[in-house]
Amino acid sequence: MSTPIDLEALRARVQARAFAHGFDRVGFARVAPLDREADALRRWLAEGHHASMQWMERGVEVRVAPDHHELLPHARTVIVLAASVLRPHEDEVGPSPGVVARYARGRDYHNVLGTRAKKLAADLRREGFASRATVDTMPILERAWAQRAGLGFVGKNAMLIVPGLGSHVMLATVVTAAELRADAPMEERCGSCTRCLDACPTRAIVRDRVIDSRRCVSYLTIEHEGPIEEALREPLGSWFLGCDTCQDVCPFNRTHALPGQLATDLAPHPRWTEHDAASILAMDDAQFDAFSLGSPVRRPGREGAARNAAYVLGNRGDRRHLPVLHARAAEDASETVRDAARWAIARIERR
Ligand code: B12
Repeated sequence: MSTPIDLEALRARVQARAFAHGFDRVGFARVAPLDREADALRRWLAEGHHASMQWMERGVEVRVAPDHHELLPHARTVIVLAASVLRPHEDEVGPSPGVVARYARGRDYHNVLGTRAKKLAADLRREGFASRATVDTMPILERAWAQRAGLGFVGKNAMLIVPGLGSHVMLATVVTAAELRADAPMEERCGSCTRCLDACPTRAIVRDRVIDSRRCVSYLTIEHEGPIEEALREPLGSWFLGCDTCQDVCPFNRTHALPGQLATDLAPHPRWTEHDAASILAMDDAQFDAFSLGSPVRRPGREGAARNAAYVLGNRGDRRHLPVLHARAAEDASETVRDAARWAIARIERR
């Protein structure tokens, strides 16, 4: 007969390996229905808050129940891993093409966190437990599981806030058949504070923990294809890729511990100081391909990035950018980019 595995010792090994891989926090949640969060997710979808992200409509059952047959039938524990992307003394990067959200300044976090989480899943499989790792790649409500695993709480801005570390953390999960001791879920701590709701430039936080993606700058600059609704272009301000406004004003982000190794691995790439909005606007497909390799800016693609660059130039209002805007308005292959350039020209001329 084989010796039974000491699950407490296995849990300690998982923790130690997670920290060795550079994660700042690790927590364990028991797989059991996420009823309230499932209702919140269904309502969010029913109200159309997922905008054009139709993939969010698929796999709702899996998102709230990782023991669903499409994910891991005998799942017992969700291990949630968090890595801070906040580096001390870093504010806006360089001259930059506009402001780039902190998570997007370095290498793509899916790869950086995913590689490590996959190693942890492989370790657990070697110990005899079916396990799968994911960073956004499988449908799972990462923040809800993170809260249940005691890593932090979901704030009014819908962000997982980790006391002592803040909300500039990225998440990865390992779903495993090993029944590891669960941590206690964390209670919500926002109190009466509404700074995030008040600061959102597009009023996208429609109520406590609910983001209307149709108005969220992060969605608009990264996921949305085609022209952005005119009324929302000025509120974009200087945001070129993603948005951190609802986190920047959060009191939980005022003080934070020094982040670990992964923040270094996600450190800003020189692309953001070597290129400005005008040069990105002028890039052809091949140039953009080389520029965006391994970066989250690949997601909006050349058309989305050039569109965002034109809006930023319009909002910055510097007449020296008129020649590049006129050139793109006349010759860009994309009507979305031509339209964005025309809008920017009109906005600069109006000043
Ligand atoms: C789709 C998506 C988006 C969309 C929609 C955002 C949204 N709020 O849903 C867009 C493109 C707008 C987006 C933007 C951003 N995202 Co995003 N996104 C996701 C993704 C892929 C799915 C999120 C999802 O399921 N949304 C559906 C809603 C309903 O779920 P939820 O936001 O998790 O909300 C939960 C709670 O708020 C709570 N809840 C809400 N209402 C209520 C009501 C009650 C009564 C209760 C009990 C609970 C409750 O329950 C919900 C379900 O758990 C996740 C990765 C993942 N697989 O989870 C990353 C993820 C959430 N994103 C992330 C990040 C970093 C961002 C940005 C900060 C990027 C940026 N700087 O530009 C912004 C932040 C916007 C914001 N304030 O939420 C991180 C968040 C890390 C963290 N610390 O929270 C994640 C976890 C990716 C990762 N692997 O790290 N994102």
